[in-house]
Amino acid sequence: MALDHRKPRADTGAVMDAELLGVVVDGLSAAQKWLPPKLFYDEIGSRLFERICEQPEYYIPAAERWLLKAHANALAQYGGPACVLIEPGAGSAEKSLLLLQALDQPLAYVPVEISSTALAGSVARVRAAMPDLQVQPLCADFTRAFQLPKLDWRPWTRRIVFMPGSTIGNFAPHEARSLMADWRRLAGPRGLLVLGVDLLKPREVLEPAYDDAAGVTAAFNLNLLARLNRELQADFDLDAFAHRAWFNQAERRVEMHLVSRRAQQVRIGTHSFSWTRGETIHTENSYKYTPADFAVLALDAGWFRRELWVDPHGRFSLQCFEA
Ligand code: AVJ
Repeated sequence: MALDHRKPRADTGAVMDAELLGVVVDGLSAAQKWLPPKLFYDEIGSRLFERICEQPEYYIPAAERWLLKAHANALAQYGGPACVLIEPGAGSAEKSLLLLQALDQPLAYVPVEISSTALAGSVARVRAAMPDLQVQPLCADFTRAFQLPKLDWRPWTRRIVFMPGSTIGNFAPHEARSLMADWRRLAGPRGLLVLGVDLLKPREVLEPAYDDAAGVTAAFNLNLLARLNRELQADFDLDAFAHRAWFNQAERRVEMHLVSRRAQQVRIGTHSFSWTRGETIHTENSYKYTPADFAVLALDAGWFRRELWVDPHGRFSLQCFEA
């Protein structure tokens, strides 16, 4: 699909109403009801996610900031001069700035983001900090094929695909592998892949990270239903669902669910869905990896790992791969 990459769209994001309804009806019709986590990121959801990143239990942002500060110069060495940084799921682009400012005269920055408000914010942030850098935003769902904007390429221009924050963890391992294979083609023969990958660790650390004491993650999860009320005129009673997060040891993932507190029916347009008491909507998976397992997954997608950096608490990793 060819997308307009010149400016962010003015609507509420790349997930359109008709498409949103289709995705929701699909998910809520399944035996285990589910909704895809990309639906979290409307304007309110993107703001709530920023607040999750400030919660003490959610260790990822601090660990990653530490890793990027410690290793940005090493990554810049890999990138060389005048490379292009492509960031699928850019969000607010706070972490990209740490990398961009270390790179040697980067040619362009291409944030790809489903939320038009988050995208506009990331563009403004990078332009303010680096006025001479070409910023070419793409408002798109990065899980779909997208085309790179026309840039002033040289034959030797190196492309770096950058996905910090453990966004890759939202995908099942086979999906992560196929995304990494897509990026291998996107990045080309001298391409680089830089990923933030969350590490397998005890549930005592994992579960509070996805159920913070201040209740921000709960609000983030429940905002999904509020969004369906706003955009699809659904009639979810937000008090009738509760946020739950637990570590699924066998699948090596943290799962987030919305649990129905009672038997109930909900209307979405002409559709109607029912819940028994305790029945859930599965809203997110966040996969955790050992360093060895992730190296194999990346290798299957055509990427050779060159660097594995782990934060001082051993919780989170920054990994650099070459095509
Ligand atoms: C944005 C997918 C990396 O899985 O840790 C945070 C999303 N959900 N708290 C994650 C999230 C609940 C986050 N990612």
